[in-house]
Amino acid sequence: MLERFLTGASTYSQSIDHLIFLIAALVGFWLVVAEGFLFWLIFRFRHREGQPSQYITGEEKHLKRWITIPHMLVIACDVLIIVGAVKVWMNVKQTMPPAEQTVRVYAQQWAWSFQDAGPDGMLDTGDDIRTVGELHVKVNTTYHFELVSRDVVHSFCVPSFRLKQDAVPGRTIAGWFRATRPGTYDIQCTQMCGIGHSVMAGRVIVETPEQHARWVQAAGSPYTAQAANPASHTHASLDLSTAPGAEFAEVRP
Ligand SMILES: [Cu+2]
Repeated sequence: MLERFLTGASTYSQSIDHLIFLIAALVGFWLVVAEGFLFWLIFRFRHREGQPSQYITGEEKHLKRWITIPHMLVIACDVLIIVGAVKVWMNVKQTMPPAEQTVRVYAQQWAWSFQDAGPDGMLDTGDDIRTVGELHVKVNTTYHFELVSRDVVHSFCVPSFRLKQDAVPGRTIAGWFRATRPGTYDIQCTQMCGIGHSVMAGRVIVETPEQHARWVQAAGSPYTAQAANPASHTHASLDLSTAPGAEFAEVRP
């Protein structure tokens, strides 16, 4: 439904859209009913010549029902929303499907950088591929990410994946996603993190297995890495000085 306005490109984007739609429908229904009733009351009991106003305490049973019945109905809607929300939360945040690939995401003022596990599938080994501003992933593959912040609180948000996760300094926060559609999608920081917050953008590039294999080969081969940055084997990053946000990125000690 919301796909018409924002592409859904992960396995859980639909369930989040359904939840948002359920909330909008229930809240929208009560908005129309409550406002309609309010305006009807204003019109029905408007000032009339010669008719004195009544003083109503609202203590009588038949008057109290105007409060209690809608109250119960709204609570029933709340329960419906809570059940839906808990189901989606369990699926997206509490359960981690087995990882096929692992990446580390670094947030810092004001850029995103990434550490792909490389061909051996293990982080912090010699074949890791580091990028700034661009995360390359394979379509239909379950990725676990380790999210860390190098300075302040940031939030890793990929709207098309319906993914949002805060990055908290001093903590490594795990999460997952599985992209379903090749393409290029925006990454935004969604926590105010300083003067450059609004330019703290990145891209996630979802590739077919062939495209991804080509990228791994180009970005990860020792020759390419060595040529780009002779220090690349000492756990330093590739030279990505042309990448967006590179001026803010620094090599981790
Ligand atoms: Cu930020």
